[in-house]
Amino acid sequence: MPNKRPTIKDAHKRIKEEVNRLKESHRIEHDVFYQALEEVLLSIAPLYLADEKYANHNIIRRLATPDRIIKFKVEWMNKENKIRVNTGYRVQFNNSLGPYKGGLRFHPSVNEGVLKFLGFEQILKNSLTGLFIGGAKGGSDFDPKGKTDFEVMNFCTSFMRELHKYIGPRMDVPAGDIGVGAREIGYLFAEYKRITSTFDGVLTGKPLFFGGSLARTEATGYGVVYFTEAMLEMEHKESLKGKVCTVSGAGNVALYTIEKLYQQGAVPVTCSDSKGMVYDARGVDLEYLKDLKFKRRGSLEEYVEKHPESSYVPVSEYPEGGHAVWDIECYAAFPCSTQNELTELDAKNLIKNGCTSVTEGANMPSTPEAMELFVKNKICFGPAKAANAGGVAVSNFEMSQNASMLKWSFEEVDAKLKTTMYDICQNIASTAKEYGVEGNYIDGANIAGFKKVADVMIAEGI
Ligand code: NDP
Ligand code: 2IT
Repeated sequence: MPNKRPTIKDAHKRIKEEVNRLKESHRIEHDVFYQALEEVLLSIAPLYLADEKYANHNIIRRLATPDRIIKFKVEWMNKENKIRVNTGYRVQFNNSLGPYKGGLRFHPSVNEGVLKFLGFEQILKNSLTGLFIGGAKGGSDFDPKGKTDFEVMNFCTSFMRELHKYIGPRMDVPAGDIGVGAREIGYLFAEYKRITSTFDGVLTGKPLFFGGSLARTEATGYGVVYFTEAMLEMEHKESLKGKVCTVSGAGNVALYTIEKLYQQGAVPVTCSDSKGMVYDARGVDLEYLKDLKFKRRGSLEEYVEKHPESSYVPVSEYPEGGHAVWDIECYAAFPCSTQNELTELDAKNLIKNGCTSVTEGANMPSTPEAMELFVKNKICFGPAKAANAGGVAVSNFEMSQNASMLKWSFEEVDAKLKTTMYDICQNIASTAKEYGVEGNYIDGANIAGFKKVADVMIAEGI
């Protein structure tokens, strides 16, 4: 009897068995990491089936295991001169495509599992940019919220005192993420410079006077909107002009997504933070939000006081399992705050309210159940590793400028960003078609991102 050809179901079964073996081999529970891993590995099944070399070279296990995890103690002094202790990390996941590259997150929820999930996603995201950068992520469980500039500086200085040993412009180049913006990058860079006596592009997202790039601050949010325009044009011959959009978050990615939406003629009507959501049917007041969030570091509750026509829903007043921001009628939705912020219930509400497109500004904001619903209902879905890659792409442009001691104009960087986002969109759409999953941008992104890294790893040998 001839051997039966393995089916996608068989491939899924084999991959699940491998993931379970991996889970068993780790003593710590890393739920978000396994969520990210499982999503990617299940969707690369058509590639895995098409060529045995990936199984023969044990690529799944090799790619799922970080090159190294650096974990260190950070001792710092608070404003009452009390010594505080936090944990710092750098997960250097994979440098097959170039120096380790990825942000630093300062948030109380940070642990090894969160950074492994972010580092793993970063490998594929960086691969999709078409640039020469590997994947990493780092950070600390330090909470910058409510701290004075002096305390944040003390923390950053101590953090860099240890981190500087493991980074370098050709080795590992960290950047910002949640809780780490230009202020933190400035303090970190200054300490690196003090310790090493070198002024080089060891961090990106730097303030301009430390060698930062114009348009890096805006890049992730702007890129998210460029990607959405490319996706809508390709799938529906549509644009965002005149469309009502909902955005979550009120940080770097959310506010620059809102800014670019306005520039494209769309009407962004929401934003949110960890305490609640603002709905302003006429379009949110961006200048007010920038002042509130970037300068005063205040809470969104204040928005309604100044804008009585808007409404505010505190997190505690919305039914558990869902989020008020996804219960507003919209054409396009942009989750831009954090992982798993868009649940199955939220996806049902968006679909019920006629949403056509969802683009992930945050990393892994949609739960697996929500993603499944979007795919089933043929919602245009831009997955994070493709849609928010504009930030790291412009980080790479910052590295280029630093290495050449040159400075590019805002327009030049922005134009390169736009081209990069359109290229990513085109690449994942054609990859999806090539592997028999036309229109599925999740599988397209995973396959295209994975294939490039895996092929280099095979070429490298061990
Ligand atoms: P910021 O720190 O600037 O803003 C984060 C926003 O998300 C804040 O509004 C914050 O609210 C909210 N938030 C954070 N954690 C939670 C939580 N657990 N529950 C509810 N709300 C939360 O970070 P960024 O804008 O830089 O990052 C946002 C997302 O985008 C993250 O997923 C990040 O990984 C991703 N990203 C960032 C890039 C960048 O270049 N910065 C590049 C690519 C992706 P509050 O202030 O109340 O805590
Ligand atoms: O998730 C991300 O891509 C980032 N936080 C930005 C990484 C970078 O190196 O610019």
